[in-house]
Amino acid sequence: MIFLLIGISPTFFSLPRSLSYTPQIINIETKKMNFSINSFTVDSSKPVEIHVVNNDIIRHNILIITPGTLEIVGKKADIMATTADGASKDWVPDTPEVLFHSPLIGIGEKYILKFIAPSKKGNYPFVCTFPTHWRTMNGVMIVQ
Ligand SMILES: [Cu+2]
Repeated sequence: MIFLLIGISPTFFSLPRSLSYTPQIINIETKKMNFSINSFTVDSSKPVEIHVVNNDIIRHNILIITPGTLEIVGKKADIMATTADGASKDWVPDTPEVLFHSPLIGIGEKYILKFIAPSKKGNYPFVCTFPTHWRTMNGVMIVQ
């Protein structure tokens, strides 16, 4: 068995590595009602992991939404504040503008949001939709 492994070309081992899942990792902290970064850049159609650590004193979520829809989604989130099931939905509006989202992330907790970046290049807002937070708690994911 050992001889068999030695006999295999090095490309046999490097090939699976090149095909493996190698996400672009983005680290974001939530603190003082805001995200720690205003923007980040990812490559289109490639795997992304956003590592969110909530170091605030309240819970937050993070959504990636379609370009130019921050106000539309934000206002839908605010409306959820008046509905009975908003909290149980983690304040994530059930609307096609929402591409990817986390649940509410507890105080001191970490959540890894995994997705494949959109194939279409553009500026995709990221936002917390806990009611009222969206106005200040947002940034841009640049897909290049
Ligand atoms: Cu928030």
